[in-house]
Amino acid sequence: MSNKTIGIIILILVIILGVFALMNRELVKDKRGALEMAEIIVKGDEMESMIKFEDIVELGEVEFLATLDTSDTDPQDYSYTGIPLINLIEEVGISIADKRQVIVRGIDGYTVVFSIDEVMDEDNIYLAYKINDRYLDSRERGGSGPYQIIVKKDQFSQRWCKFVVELEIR
Ligand SMILES: Nc1nc2c(c(=O)[nH]1)N[C@H]1C(S)=C(S)[C@@H](COP(=O)(O)O)O[C@H]1N2
Ligand SMILES: [Mo]
Repeated sequence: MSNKTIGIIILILVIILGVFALMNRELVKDKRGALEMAEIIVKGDEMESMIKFEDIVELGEVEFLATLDTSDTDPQDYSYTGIPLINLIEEVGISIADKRQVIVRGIDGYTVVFSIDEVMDEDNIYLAYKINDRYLDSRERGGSGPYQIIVKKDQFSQRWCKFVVELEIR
């Protein structure tokens, strides 16, 4: 091979690398933007609050293991990062003493209901935003986030509400 050919090959490789680096930068930017905009609506006591990602991460972040078991996969352990759901309810100042349940809704309309007793158990129901140290992808990107409810003590995962957008305490 002539020096010229080698030069051209190297040049092409450098250009390809550059394009990939640029694409990747766009993706990372996108992702951060998406998370910053990922708010959750919390309803109760005749009021409505919008909670931002930057506030959620300040509410007692923990990393924990939970077993995902769906109808078409075998049980598998994952490490999740999130906050106990009760912390979010306390943060918005809705009293739970006179309430009976917490209703969680996903962007696809999927709805799950928890009793107040279940929610008060601090090591059961979490609002997660990372799986195995990576942010949960949105539904459009094939993920289960940006937020997902994880119920450690549920044997099956039907109540692990994906794409959480709204909570209602009543
Ligand atoms: N928003 C939303 N959450 C959901 C569902 C859904 O369809 N929509 N399916 C549930 C069921 S039946 C299971 S088993 C778990 C895991 O679903 P996966 O198979 O998509 O991982 O998510 C649960 N949470
Ligand atoms: Mo399921």
